[in-house]
Amino acid sequence: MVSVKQLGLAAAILSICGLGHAERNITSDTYFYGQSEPVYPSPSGKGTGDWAEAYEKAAAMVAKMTLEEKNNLTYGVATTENGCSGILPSIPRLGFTGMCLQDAGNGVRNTDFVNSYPSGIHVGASWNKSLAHDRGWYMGGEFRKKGVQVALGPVVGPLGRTVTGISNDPYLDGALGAATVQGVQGQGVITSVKHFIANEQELYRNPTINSRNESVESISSNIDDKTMHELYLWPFQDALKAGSGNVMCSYNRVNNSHACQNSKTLNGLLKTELGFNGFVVTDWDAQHSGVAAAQAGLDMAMPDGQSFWGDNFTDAIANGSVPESRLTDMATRIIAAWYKMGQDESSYPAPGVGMPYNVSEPHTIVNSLTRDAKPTLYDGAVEGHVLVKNTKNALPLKSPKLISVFGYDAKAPDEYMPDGKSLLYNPWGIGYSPAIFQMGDLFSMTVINEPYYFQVAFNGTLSVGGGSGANSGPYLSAPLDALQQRAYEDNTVVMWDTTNNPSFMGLMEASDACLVFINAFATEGLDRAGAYDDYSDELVNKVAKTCSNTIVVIHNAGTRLVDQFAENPNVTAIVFAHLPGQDSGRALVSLLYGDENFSGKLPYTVAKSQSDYYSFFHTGAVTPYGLFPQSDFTEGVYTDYRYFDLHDITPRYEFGFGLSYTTFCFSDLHVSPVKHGISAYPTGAIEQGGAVDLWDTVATVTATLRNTGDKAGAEVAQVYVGIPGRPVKQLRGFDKVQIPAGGSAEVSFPLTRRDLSSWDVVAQKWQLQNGEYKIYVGSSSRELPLMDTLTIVTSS
Ligand SMILES: *[C@@H]1O[C@H](CO)[C@@H](O)[C@H](O)[C@H]1NC(C)=O
Ligand SMILES: *[C@@H]1O[C@H](CO)[C@@H](O)[C@H](O)[C@H]1NC(C)=O
Ligand SMILES: *[C@@H]1O[C@H](CO)[C@@H](O)[C@H](O)[C@H]1NC(C)=O
Ligand SMILES: *[C@@H]1O[C@H](CO)[C@@H](O)[C@H](O)[C@H]1NC(C)=O
Ligand SMILES: *[C@@H]1O[C@H](CO)[C@@H](O)[C@H](O)[C@H]1NC(C)=O
Ligand SMILES: *[C@@H]1O[C@H](CO)[C@@H](O)[C@H](O)[C@H]1NC(C)=O
Ligand SMILES: *[C@@H]1O[C@H](CO)[C@@H](O)[C@H](O)[C@H]1NC(C)=O
Ligand SMILES: *[C@@H]1O[C@H](CO)[C@@H](O)[C@H](O)[C@H]1NC(C)=O
Ligand SMILES: *[C@@H]1O[C@H](CO)[C@@H](O)[C@H](O)[C@H]1NC(C)=O
Ligand SMILES: CC(=O)N[C@H]1CO[C@H](CO)[C@@H](O)[C@@H]1O
Ligand SMILES: CC(=O)N[C@H]1CO[C@H](CO)[C@@H](O)[C@@H]1O
Repeated sequence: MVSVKQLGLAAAILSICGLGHAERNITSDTYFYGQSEPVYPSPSGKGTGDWAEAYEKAAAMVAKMTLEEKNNLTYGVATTENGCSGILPSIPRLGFTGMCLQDAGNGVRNTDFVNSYPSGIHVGASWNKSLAHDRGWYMGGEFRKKGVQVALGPVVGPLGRTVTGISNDPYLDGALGAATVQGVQGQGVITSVKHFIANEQELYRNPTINSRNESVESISSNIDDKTMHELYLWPFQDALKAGSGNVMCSYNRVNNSHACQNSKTLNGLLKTELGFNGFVVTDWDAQHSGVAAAQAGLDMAMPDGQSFWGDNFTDAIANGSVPESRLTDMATRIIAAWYKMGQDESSYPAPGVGMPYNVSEPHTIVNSLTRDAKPTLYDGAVEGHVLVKNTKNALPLKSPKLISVFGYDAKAPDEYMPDGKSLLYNPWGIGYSPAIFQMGDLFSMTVINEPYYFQVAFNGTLSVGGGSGANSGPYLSAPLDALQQRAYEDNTVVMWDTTNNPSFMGLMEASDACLVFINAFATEGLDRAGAYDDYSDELVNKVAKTCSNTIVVIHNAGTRLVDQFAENPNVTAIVFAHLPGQDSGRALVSLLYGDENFSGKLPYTVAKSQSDYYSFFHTGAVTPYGLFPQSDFTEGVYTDYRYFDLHDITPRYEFGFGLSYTTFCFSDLHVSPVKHGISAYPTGAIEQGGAVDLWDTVATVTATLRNTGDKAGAEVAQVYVGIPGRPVKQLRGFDKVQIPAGGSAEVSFPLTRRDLSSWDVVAQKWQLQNGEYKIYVGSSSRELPLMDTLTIVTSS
């Protein structure tokens, strides 16, 4: 099993996390160098900044509510009417229409006639903020038309939940997560930024019963304050700054206190330091107490509140255990978010109206109503593909006469609806039998014995992840289908063998190119068993033995090692194709044939060997942590490229890397401190997102980027900063620009106070550091041709 943290989103892996985890049998929850500190009382929402009007309206409505009405706003109710994951009932007397909360991060789940967008990791690989925004906007439009008030995404946690997460770099997560929030909320749909916080592994995410019939607690992510701020909280801060109206607290514990009743994370970090105006909802069934959760800052329990709140909560208020002001605050935060997004307008569709549970009832058809989304679906699919190897002019393909196609991942899944009933009963998305998900519950031991089930989606091409990362589009453009279409246009002969044990190898020597499709699957509820699998690697090498132009395409839900074939001279090209959504094959074929240029960059590091990622395999018991599983985040901020830099490990393909059909050259770096940029902090003003002056520009970086090749293409200019005393370099800016052949463009990056600060645990604030900062600009985390320094002298 694999440690989550180095692979992070990257591999999300089979966790057993906790790095350096020696086996311990922990029988008490007092383990750990720090327990979560108490932060009470729960701060009431203040309606700062552009939330003021929504708060005024909310206060007026809540003032008219009875105790029971306020109470009813704090938890969901079951429904058999529609496919909503969670339903908050209406209060018709006051004009509150209720809410439908629905998965997921890549399109509306659990219903039909919707589009299947590229997943979070694919957006991460695009490094394109406008694309992230536009994808959010079109997805948001679909959520709205289907009657969804709260879209349960995006995932911005830097390491966890591979399937829907963006990157394991917090800066990239924050930038693309914020753009997504703005896009979705631009349609009036509230985003639920998740999972707050440190939900970085799936194993033991929830309490379980072990083989001795003992209760095993959920995993505790034990994180020091500095790491919390600089890595895990960072992307949430961006998403809040972008205005997210909701945050979802997570399944795991943080410093041994459940994330949905952790007063330090909810009352402290979220509602005080980051000035959150909206409401906190539980991940499904993540509530573990009544009075304690309310006082720790939880506002809404889903999918129901009957175990802990419900009727008993009004008793708790009546007998003084929880002040009524807390309930009023919970209701105000919820109603304010509803007003803020304009969900009180009569044009906003009623909860769940477009997705009746019974497929025979009238449906709202969204995919064809959002024709405008087509370019974004397609561009989104194109831009998340990353070309990492291209030798012997393998790509682009030039009107080949004969191509051979191999691999289980090339064709459309055999079944679209695994159980043959209805789309509504296919919650795991295209082609993934519920059985695969259920296997996740067997966890570790089975993973070791039968790794392929957990690493590979055998039944067809991988275009989405499983669990809450799944949804079902109107169609699926599979690579083989798109290649056939292209063959029709080009008069090419296509041969294929997508069986798991190809026997047809004969014509390969005559083939102009052999394309091998493999994948690396991931789903909610289970960590990956490893960062590669021998089965797929053998398939590649088998083809490459005979075919001197073998092109490997990997649909990967996280990082994927390629060292068993990367140096094989017959493997001429390698593409990380991630999770492109419904336009998968069409986008890939445009790229392979050069109608489009590759412009994606890896949002994670690809190592040469699994052992290069911190501590990796963990053999042993099913419950190596006894009854109180612990994961100590002792590696601090040194994950992914920070770790490789610290230990001077050469990766196979570094974070930020990706090839194009053209070439680029960087020049003319200028680093200019902004006058008075470092004075006058802090002013004390806190709005949603935290201290407002953290966003002051302290310095500006500019550079020139030239397209030196003979094809148009896009490059991602990346800025890395070495803050004195912190990691060698950290991503602090990026911009993707399209440049015609021979053309050039100037790129400019404002560096904010936050970008250049580190978290001071004593002062409990972000501080600029005295000394010399290194500023690097280039095309990846290891290809940084431009470097300059910036000297900062703070007065304090
Ligand atoms: C862990 O410790 C408990 C209590 O001492 C004991 O009952 C249990 O067998 C131990 N489990 C393992 C896996 O060693
Ligand atoms: C967790 O404990 C560490 C060590 O005491 C502390 O630095 C950190 O602030 C705590 N975090 C939370 C959320 O309690
Ligand atoms: C609160 O909700 C319950 C069940 O969801 C419902 O029966 C009751 O009428 C509601 N109370 C009020 C005051 O709306
Ligand atoms: C980024 O995405 C936008 C929106 O889809 C698109 O118009 C633009 O061309 C993309 N930028 C680059 C450089 O590819
Ligand atoms: C497991 O424990 C519960 C109570 O903790 C008990 O009701 C149940 O019978 C036990 N099951 C087995 C198989 O021992
Ligand atoms: C309330 O508390 C009682 C006893 O403490 C418990 O049986 C019941 O399940 C609780 N929940 C609700 C919604 O009443
Ligand atoms: C108040 O009510 C809550 C919910 O029923 C209960 O858990 C708590 O023990 C009660 N406290 C007192 C002091 O009665
Ligand atoms: C589904 O809806 C159809 C049409 O309204 C109706 O005939 C059928 O009985 C419904 N099925 C169920 C299971 O409710
Ligand atoms: C590469 O392919 C050729 C056939 O075209 C074959 O003869 C050769 O052995 C292959 N090389 C490797 C390293 O497999
Ligand atoms: C239809 C089909 O090919 N189903 C296969 C899906 O994959 C599982 C294993 O992952 C096989 O057991 C099924 O036969
Ligand atoms: C998006 C983009 O820049 N596409 C260009 C890639 O290069 C080909 C030529 O190979 C151009 O035709 C495309 O416009």
